[in-house]
Amino acid sequence: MKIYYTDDHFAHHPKAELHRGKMVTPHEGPHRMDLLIAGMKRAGFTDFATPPAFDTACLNGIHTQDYIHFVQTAWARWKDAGYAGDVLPMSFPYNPRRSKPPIEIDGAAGYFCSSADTMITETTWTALASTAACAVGTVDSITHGESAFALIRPPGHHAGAKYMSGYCIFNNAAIAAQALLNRGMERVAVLDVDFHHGNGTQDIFYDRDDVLFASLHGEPDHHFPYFWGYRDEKGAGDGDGYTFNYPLPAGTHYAAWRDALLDAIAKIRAFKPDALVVSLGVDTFEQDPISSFKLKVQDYPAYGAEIAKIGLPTSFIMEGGYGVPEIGDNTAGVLRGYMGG
Ligand code: SP5
Ligand code: ZN
Repeated sequence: MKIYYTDDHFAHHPKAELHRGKMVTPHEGPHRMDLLIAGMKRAGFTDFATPPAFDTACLNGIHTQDYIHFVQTAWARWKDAGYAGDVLPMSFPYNPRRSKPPIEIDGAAGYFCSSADTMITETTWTALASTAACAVGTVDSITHGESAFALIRPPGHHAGAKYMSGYCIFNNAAIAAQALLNRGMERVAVLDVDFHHGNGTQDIFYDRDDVLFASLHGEPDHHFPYFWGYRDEKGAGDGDGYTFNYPLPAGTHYAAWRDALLDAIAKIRAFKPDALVVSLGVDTFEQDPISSFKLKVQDYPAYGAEIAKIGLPTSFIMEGGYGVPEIGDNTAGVLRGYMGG
């Protein structure tokens, strides 16, 4: 299996994260990639591939032009305003009658943001170009009949058409799904197994019937992103019936998680998609520092094998998973399980 990767992820290195009332070292940083690569190598993965050149056209239909322009210029505007550190807004557009970004950068950043855990640094754009290109790379592989993995950070599934959120700025899974459609596929399913609900992906495809979205996650009454991911969110308009949410309680072990997975897989099969995108977060692990499911190392290859049984060419897109060396083993474990052990 090809693993699309570049060193450009280093370019996104936020200095601090506001977490439970304190400034802490960000959970989402370059150290994660060291752990992920080490785990992939331990598991024998060697086929690292350079993605195609980034083309902003891959963002069409996923992110709005004003959001893309904001992301590209935010750090310079923040610096020009004389502000310190990375771009981190504090005010959010709660007024539903106001739908225009203010001119001042703190306000503009809040307009394009839904949670204050997500920062833009001087060189973040370089990292985002790489994540999007790696997502498109997996689609190149699928076009040639092979499943593939985008080993990328920062993650993407919390980012919506015009907002950053949850460490995510560009939605790489959505970019992959749209790229598959652009290459002539008629239906694509996105299966999101990250601990957190994939609110950005859900929002982007909520009104559409060509992309099915299914997510297993910590129940939003207790877990980020809090305002999405309830069971009654099922899509709207043409998209009604094409979104499936499986909120699960803190402490969920593999047996119950697998029951939800098999239900999601049945929905995906009934949809008869041409390809599958997996938002692969491994923060479901029992030792994850910010999450509360109880999956164990051996559960990852087990569910990779369940995903393989769907029988679809698959684009795996790295999402969350934090803090412990097992994030590498668990990510590799899913892929090994998918490939047949
Ligand atoms: C991609 C991804 O995994 N993003 C996660 C972003 C989470 N950021 C905010 C977390 C708020 C944590 N609150 C902890 C309370 C747990 N009950
Ligand atoms: Zn997550």
